[in-house]
Amino acid sequence: MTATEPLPEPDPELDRLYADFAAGHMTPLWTQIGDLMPAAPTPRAVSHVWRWSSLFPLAARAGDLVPVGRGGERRAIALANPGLGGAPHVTPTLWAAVQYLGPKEVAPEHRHSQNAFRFVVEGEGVWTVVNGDPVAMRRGDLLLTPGWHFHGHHNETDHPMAWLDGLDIPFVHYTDAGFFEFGCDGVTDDSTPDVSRAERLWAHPGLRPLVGQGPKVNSPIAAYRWEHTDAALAAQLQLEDEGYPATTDPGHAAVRFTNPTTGGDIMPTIRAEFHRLRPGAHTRPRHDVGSNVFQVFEGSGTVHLGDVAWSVAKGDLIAVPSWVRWWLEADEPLDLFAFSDAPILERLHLARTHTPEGA
Ligand code: 1HN
Repeated sequence: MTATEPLPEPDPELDRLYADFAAGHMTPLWTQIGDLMPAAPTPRAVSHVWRWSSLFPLAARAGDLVPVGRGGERRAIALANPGLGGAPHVTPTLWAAVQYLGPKEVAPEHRHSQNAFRFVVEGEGVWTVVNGDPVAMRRGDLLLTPGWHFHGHHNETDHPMAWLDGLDIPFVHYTDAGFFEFGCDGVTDDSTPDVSRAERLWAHPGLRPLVGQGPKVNSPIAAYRWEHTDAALAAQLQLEDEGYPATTDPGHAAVRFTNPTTGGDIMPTIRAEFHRLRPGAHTRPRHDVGSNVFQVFEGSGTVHLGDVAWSVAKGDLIAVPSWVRWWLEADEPLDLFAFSDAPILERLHLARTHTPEGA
């Protein structure tokens, strides 16, 4: 290793040099290298938990006070990571919001470059219409709205419904890559089928239609239904009971939502998974490059983020910044929806995971 060169002693010439840099919109590297290239990620985003018990009543109040329609487009309340200076970003790359749609309300169609999904923690009765295909939204379902697909939502019932929206808005913002366009002022198809056309064509286990060959950038499955997710997780735990290797850690069942045309992630920028822990089970501590967001779907437990243990319950949302040590512990059976920016990091060869206890 070479000896460290000390920074120059303060002197008026040097002050003038730095002032001239600033005036010319330049900055010297040697005063900043440590901030620009820390030995390991030092995220500005912080670990944080938002409680469903506060989020939902606030969304309901917005429902009473704020109309939904053209202009504002969506009654969505974004989670603003306390480390990100008030930006409506749950992490540097991801957006997470609670969206609330009252009885008989319609959120008008539009499309944008940003990829989006909805995850439903409770309720039903809203259809999201994606490129003209009405997709029912029910508890436990994951619904996709890939970039540049027209989409609008309509509530057919006499009760409100709320759900989680996840998008890659911050990433698209930093890269100045976003385009946006209005669609029709309502929804193009207000019918209410149980099953979307996309699912009828694509959502049969292990079977892909011979029409539409070739890999697709986005999963063509508009809705991943709870009955399938639940059955897959239950089967892993049953197989474990029967002595077959089926779980990643003891008592920890996990699935990733995938694009059936590639076997890869559902959309180019967002990974989505579902995790189930038996009571008393825990995951191994780990650090990941990139950011994770969790929503408790059912049950309760503890999320360890760095040195802090957060008790979490149904609906709570959890932000895990890059490289923060994290692990989960279940009190009751714990069901957790998870999403991340892992496809971006992996595609760019920046992904790293570290499990301090080995294994
Ligand atoms: C959007 O289009 C939706 O379609 C949700 O439901 C949240 C946040 C920012 C910009 C567009 C939706 C959004 C959004």
